[in-house]
Amino acid sequence: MTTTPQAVRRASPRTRRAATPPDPARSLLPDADPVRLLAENGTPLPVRADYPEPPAETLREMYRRMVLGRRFDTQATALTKQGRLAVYPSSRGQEACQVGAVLAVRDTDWVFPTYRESVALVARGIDPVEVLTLLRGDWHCGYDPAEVRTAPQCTPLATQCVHAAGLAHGEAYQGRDTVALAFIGDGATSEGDFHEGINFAAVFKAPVVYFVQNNRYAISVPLSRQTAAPSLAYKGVGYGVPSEQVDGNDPVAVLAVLTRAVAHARAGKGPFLVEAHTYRMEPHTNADDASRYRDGAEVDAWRDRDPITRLETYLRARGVLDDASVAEIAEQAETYAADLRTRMNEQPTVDPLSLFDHVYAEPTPQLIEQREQVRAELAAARAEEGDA
Ligand SMILES: Cc1ncc(C[n+]2csc(CCOP(=O)(O)OP(=O)(O)O)c2C)c(N)n1
Ligand SMILES: [Mg+2]
Repeated sequence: MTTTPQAVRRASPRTRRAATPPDPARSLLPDADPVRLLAENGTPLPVRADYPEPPAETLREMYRRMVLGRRFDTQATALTKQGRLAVYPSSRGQEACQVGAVLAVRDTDWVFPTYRESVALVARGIDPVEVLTLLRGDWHCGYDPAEVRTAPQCTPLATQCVHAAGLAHGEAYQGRDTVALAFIGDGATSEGDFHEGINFAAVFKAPVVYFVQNNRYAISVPLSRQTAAPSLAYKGVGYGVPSEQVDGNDPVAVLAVLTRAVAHARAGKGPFLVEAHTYRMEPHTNADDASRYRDGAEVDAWRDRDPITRLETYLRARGVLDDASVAEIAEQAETYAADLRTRMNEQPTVDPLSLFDHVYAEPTPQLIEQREQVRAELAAARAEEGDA
């Protein structure tokens, strides 16, 4: 049998290597491990060219907002115990994610938060009383979403993922370079809306950053019962979306990774998914008893990975923070909490009929009927009180 030149070429190991197509999954998720720039004890890890460290001044401001955010969070939890708040889902332990995300976007970008993102919203500069209005049960949303470019906090899981895709697509369609940043929890990535939103964004190259805070629980359901995927970042890969994992308790890495993800979306390259590995330190909300489904040793292990301590250690070592500046920031946080306490103790007067305002631009017949029903019930109750 004679050997043809083609057969020789096929057999050549050099040619075989050259013919191997690049693995597209690897280009979408280049690293199997989360990006980390600070070790758990706050010492810097080797510099990475792909993730340059944010400027020292930005990191100092990040630290300040994380401290204020934690103090806000503690105050909000206390307000539930005093009956001033109906419910509060704490973000304790997730401050690097919440503050890093809002620092990575511009004021003109849009943020789509879940119920868990109160700390992100106060870090974005929204009045803390307005942030808590929904959770106090007074109104649909305490702030004007259009003014602060922040959607109302979303309780139905993952619905914000489709809203973000739609807004980002619309903005790009009109020639603006707005980016939409959608927060989402680990559990909510099992919801259809997450998949529909990210698929739409990928196909239409909508500038959305999907930021998954994997805090290891969906109420009592641990991650191991939520997914068999090695990482939630693979959910981005499945839709052709570049993805990255990050240590969610490393503030420097979170900011660096999100900054790059936002730049990718703004450059017209389509969506990006970031999965942050973090931990929900508190129960799901004040109404939950986490000791029924997780043990204290696990929580203690994560307490040692506190993101605020980690950043403080690093910034002190770099000379960006010292005793005086740390004390000054702590004092600012106390003033902030005292003001929140005072204003939350004032009883708001809310007209129950205003519940029906702003639901639709034009109220539907059903809404008008319901409004009339409430009005009649209130009038009857007042008449009864008058008779008594
Ligand atoms: C569509 C929908 N299904 C179920 C719920 C009930 N629910 C509220 S929070 C939650 C867990 C969500 O977990 P995760 O997405 O991990 O976010 P986390 O609370 O940990 O921030 C569930 C199931 C809901 N709010 N909406
Ligand atoms: Mg979760």
